Amino acid sequence: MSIEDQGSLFDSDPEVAKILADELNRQRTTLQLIASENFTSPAVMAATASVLTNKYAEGYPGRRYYGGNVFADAVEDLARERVKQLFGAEHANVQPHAGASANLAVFLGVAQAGDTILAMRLDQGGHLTHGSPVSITGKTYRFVSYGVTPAKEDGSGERIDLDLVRDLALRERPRIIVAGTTAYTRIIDPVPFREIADEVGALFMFDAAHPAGLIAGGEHPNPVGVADIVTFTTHKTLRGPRGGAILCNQEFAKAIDAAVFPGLQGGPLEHVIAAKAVAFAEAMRPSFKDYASRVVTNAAALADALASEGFRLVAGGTENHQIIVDLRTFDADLTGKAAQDALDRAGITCNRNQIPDDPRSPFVTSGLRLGTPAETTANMGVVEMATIGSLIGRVLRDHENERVLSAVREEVRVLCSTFDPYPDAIVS
Ligand code: DSN
Repeated sequence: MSIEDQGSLFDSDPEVAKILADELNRQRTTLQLIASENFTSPAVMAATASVLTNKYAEGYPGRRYYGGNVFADAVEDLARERVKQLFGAEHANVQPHAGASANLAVFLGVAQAGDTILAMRLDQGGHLTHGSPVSITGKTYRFVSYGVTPAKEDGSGERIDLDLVRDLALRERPRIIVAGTTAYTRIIDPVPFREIADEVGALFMFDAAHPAGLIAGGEHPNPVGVADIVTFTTHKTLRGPRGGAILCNQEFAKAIDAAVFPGLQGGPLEHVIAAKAVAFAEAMRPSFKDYASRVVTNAAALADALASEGFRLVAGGTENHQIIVDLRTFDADLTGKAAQDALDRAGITCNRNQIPDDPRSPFVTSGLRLGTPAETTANMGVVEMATIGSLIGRVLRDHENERVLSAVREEVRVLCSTFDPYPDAIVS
């Protein structure tokens, strides 16, 4: 390796270094309100950027197909033990590269192609990997979908329709019942799903991708021990590196491990697994409990602010880290896509999202999804949430007026300067 190749990233590849510096600047100077994103700690990033990126470790600790894995074993064992302790699980697999691969591994491990699986439909708040026809899950298994109850004036509708879940379960006798959502703002109680699964002899899988950090922090009920298998991502409310994990009872351990490797994946990303271990330890600290509670309080404050700006909130508000806004009553012509673009130009990053029974396509949508995990990490509180709600109202009332967008962007920059997630960041 030449001396130049061992220099800093900036010396070795200024082009990539500049892109990374620009991205850091974007994250520090604009509002990050994507409900599935967060700001990891420098410790998590350091582990992700470690020498373990060099190591092949196909297999599991103590049973690898390559030599030299003493430290890969140590770090993967540590990650597994920590996550088992965090959630009270019997068995953990920390190798899934993402939530999508964790979900697919469960289906591969405990179902046969063509088996029936009952899950929530994408346009009702479910996930692509819960059987969307464009996902390999929907192409391989026979999915039957449930959704939410109709919207009600008083906000008590748009809840998971458990009567429908039970009716469909009794009629279809699925192999697996999946609970878990990607765009849903209420607490999901795993117990009624367990009861339905027991009634029809189905396995029960809980996809905790979104609430994992709220569960770890004690804000939401823990599905571990209620569900047979729990999947989650490590990078959303849990604030770890990008990735997935699976927790299960001992009974399913062998099938799940074999499905992840060699069933679905090759070499595990041990540098990311090291970062998962760091994140699991962070989530066990008392300060994480406080963080999870602030995420929920901030989401409620942002929901209140948006409601007072005249937006209709799906399910009448929030009990978790996200808010789904139905734009149609605010401005019948304003699509989620146009709203997302205007907010982006004003320095407010969020994503368009379908609302239940959305007449528009997933690419256009009639809604927005907003979340508080990242800006809560940056220490924003309810006062800032009220400000953000009013900035969003200003932008969307006048979304084609570039002067308004520039003025808001400057206010966002000033706000973000006091809530910098990485005040000591150095890009080399
Ligand atoms: N992309 C994730 C989310 O934003 O919720 C789901 O895959």
